[in-house]
Amino acid sequence: MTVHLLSLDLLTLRLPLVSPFRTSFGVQTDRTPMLVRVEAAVGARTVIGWGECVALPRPVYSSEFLDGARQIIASEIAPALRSAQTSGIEVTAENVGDLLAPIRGHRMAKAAVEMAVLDAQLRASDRSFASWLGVTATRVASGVSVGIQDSVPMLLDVVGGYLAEGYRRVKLKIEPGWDVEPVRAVRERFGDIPLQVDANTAYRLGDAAHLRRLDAFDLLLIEQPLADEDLRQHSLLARQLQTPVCLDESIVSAETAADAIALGASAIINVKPGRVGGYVEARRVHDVARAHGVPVWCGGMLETGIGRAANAALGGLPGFTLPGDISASDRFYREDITAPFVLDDEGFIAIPRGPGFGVEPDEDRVAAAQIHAQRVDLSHG
Ligand code: SMG
Ligand code: MG
Repeated sequence: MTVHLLSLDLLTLRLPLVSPFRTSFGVQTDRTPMLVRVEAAVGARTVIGWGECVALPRPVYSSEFLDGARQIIASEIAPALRSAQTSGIEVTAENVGDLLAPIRGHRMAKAAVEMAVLDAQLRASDRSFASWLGVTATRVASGVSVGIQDSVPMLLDVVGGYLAEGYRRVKLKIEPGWDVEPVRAVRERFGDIPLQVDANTAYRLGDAAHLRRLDAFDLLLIEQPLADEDLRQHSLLARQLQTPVCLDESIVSAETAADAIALGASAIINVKPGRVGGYVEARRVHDVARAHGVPVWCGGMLETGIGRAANAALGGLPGFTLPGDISASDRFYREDITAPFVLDDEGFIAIPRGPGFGVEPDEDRVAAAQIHAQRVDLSHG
C-alpha cells in the first residue's frame, strides 16, 4: 500500500524545564521543540505521522537553529518531496535521505521530516519502529545528564537525587573552571557509580595536561572535549589521556564516524539521530561502529516523548552497550506532550511496541504549548 504525503504541519512548542539546564554554551530554562506532523493518504485512509526537530533556538550546539530548520523545511525539503511525488516516486524513510541529498547539511531539519515519514509509514502498516529496526530488547538502561551547578554542594544534592530515582549512569557537564573538583566530589561522595563527563567543545588541545587530571577518577568517557571539526586534534588528545574520548558534535554521518574511528579520535561514539540526519543514518553509525568494535550510546536533546520514544527503540540495537541520555520525561518536563516515560525499578526505560514510534501526542497539550504553526502543502506539484 503506497503512502502519499499530503501536508506537513510545523508546530513549534514552548515547554518549561523543571530546572535550568546549564552547559558550557549557556543556560536553558525552556525547550522549544518543533514537531513535524505529516498527513498522508494510504489508499482511502489518512494516516498521521509525527517527527521532532532537535535544533535549539540559537546555533550554539551546532550550526542549525530552530527558525532556520523551519525555513529550510518549507523552502527546500518540502518542495523536494513534492516534486518526487509528482514524478511518481513514493517518499519513504528508506529513500528520503537520498531524495534530500542535493540539499547540503541541515541534518536536524531532514531528520525531523524523515521521522514523520517513518512514523506515518509504520502506522500505515501497523508496525512498530522497534520491529522495523529489528530490536528485540524490551527496555534500555537510563542515564541522566547533569548540568553545571552553582556550587559543588548543590551538584551533590542534584546527583544524589537522580541516583535515588534509580538512574544507572551519571553524566556531568564540564567546562574550564568546573571539571576536576566537581568530578572529584561526586566520586568521593557516591563511590564507584558509572560516571562520565561532557565538555561540549569547551577545551583546546593545549588543555591536555589539565584534562589528564580526570584520569584519576576512572570515568567511562570524556565527551567532545575539543571543537566539532577537530578530528585530528581529538586523536592527538586521546593519545594523552587514559579516559576514553567519545565524540558527539563531530560525528555528523557514518562517514565521519568511520574517519574518527580510523584516526583514533573516538573510542566510543554518542549517536544522536538529529545530528546525523535521521534514524536511518543513526543506524548506519551504529553499524560502522559495531563493525569496528566501538561501543555506542544514544545521546539526548531534551526530546519530548516523541523523540524519546524513537531514541529508546534505537538504543535497543545491540551496539548500544552503554546507558544513553534517555532519561525519564520528568527529568526535564513536569508535563510532556505524550504519556511520560518512567524509570522501572531497575533504572530502565521501556521500548514502545505500538505502531510507529508507539506514542500519541496529546492534541490539547500540543495546542496549549504551541507558539508557532505553519502548514506546508505537499500534494500539488
Ligand atoms: O536529553 O538528556 C538529554 C540531554 C542530554 O546533555 C545532553 N545533551 O551535548 O550531549 C549533549 C547535550 C546537548 C544538549 S543541547 C541543550
Ligand atoms: Mg554531548
